[in-house]
Amino acid sequence: MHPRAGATDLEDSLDELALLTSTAGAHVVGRLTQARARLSPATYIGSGKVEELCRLAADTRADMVVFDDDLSPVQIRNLERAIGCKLLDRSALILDIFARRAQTAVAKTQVELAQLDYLQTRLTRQWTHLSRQQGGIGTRGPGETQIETDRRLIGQRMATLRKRLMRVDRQRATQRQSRRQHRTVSLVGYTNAGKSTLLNSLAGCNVLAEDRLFATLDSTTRQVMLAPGDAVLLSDTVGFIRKLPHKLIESFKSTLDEVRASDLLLHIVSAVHSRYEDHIQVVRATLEEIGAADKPMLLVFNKMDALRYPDQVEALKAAHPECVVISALEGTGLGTLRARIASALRSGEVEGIAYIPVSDGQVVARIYRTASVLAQDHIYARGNGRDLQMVTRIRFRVPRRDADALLAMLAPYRGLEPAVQE
Ligand SMILES: Nc1nc2c(ncn2[C@@H]2O[C@H](COP(=O)(O)OP(=O)(O)OP(=O)(O)O)[C@@H](O)[C@H]2O)c(=O)[nH]1
Ligand SMILES: [Mg+2]
Repeated sequence: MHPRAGATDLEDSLDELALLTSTAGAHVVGRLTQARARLSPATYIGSGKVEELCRLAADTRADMVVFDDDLSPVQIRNLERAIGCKLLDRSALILDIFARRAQTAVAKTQVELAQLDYLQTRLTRQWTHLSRQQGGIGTRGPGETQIETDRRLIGQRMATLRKRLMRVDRQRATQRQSRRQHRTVSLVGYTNAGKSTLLNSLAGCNVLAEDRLFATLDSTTRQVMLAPGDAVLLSDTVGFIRKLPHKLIESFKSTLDEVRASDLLLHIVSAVHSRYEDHIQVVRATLEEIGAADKPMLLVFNKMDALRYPDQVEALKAAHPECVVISALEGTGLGTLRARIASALRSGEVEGIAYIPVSDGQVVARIYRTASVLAQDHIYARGNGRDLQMVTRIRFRVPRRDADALLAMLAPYRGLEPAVQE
């Protein structure tokens, strides 16, 4: 059911809804659309359409109706009453899929939080609706007390879940801190674009990848070699979709922190999908929503093995000159991808050399914590008003964002230089 969209978008949008519905384990038996400028506050669709929907549901013996848009609690109740079967809106459907697919403790906690949030807003509105119906003083019925109890219980449970997630955030922040000397790259993209398949191909691992929406709900990090001796950490994460419920994005903060903290994003796009340009826009908008839009990003078109016409690769490159075209499944283009990742990371980094007196070992340790160390040895140096002294010579590479802090820390040693010029 999708009452508002241009005719061209309509079928694609319903195709996606059908895919979501079957991912949730249901079988699609019919479709209905309505072009309508004004939506009905009571039933969303017009009254004639409600009758048509009742007939279709009866004829196909449907036991559930799914709407492609989000409905108000009142609309859901009215429609359920009229049709006589269960009704889900798009957010509820996506939440259901996430709940089914959640494997890790963190993903489960995040999904439950989003579900309770969804439920809570429904309860609140139902409650105001009830109180308006009954009106007046002294009409607080048992139903209302029950709802208040429910709301309190939901609130308590949500507080517990939030606390649990805050602990996860702290743990993950510590983990990231300990990995700081590694550069980190995150895979982002529309669901089913091939992110997990690419992680598997690049890292030689076996993360779950399937032809299903939202196969991945939590982040997984693996080491990937860009060249001998040049390793990065690559993280796979939850895919995005059109109209992803805002609350769900908020609940997935712990998982999406990985994306925000990375040095580079690989935006994976399925080049065989007819709406891939829309997918690119949805991913960009979602990245903006999670505060990761300003990250350096590489656009990667995937599934080139499944393109039907050879000139499609040229067309992609003409439309997106900076893109890389690959097949994660067959391993095509991965050499180029590795090289492009390496150069994108280098352009976001500064290289430097420092001479640290051997007595200041803690400074060397701090360089190791923030920068990647390329080489280290011991030589004699002079300067800073002192005679020859033994120093640690250290050549490092540091992300541009950390460079200022590191250079400030090294300022006292700037006067030192090698005693013997090589
Ligand atoms: N033909 C072809 N299929 C691919 C390629 N890469 C991935 N696929 C298929 O696309 C489907 C989705 O792949 P995944 O790697 O699970 O996609 P994902 O982006 O991780 O999806 P979510 O975790 O759901 O967001 C699977 O059936 C893969 O086999 C490719 O290069 N070519
Ligand atoms: Mg995946």
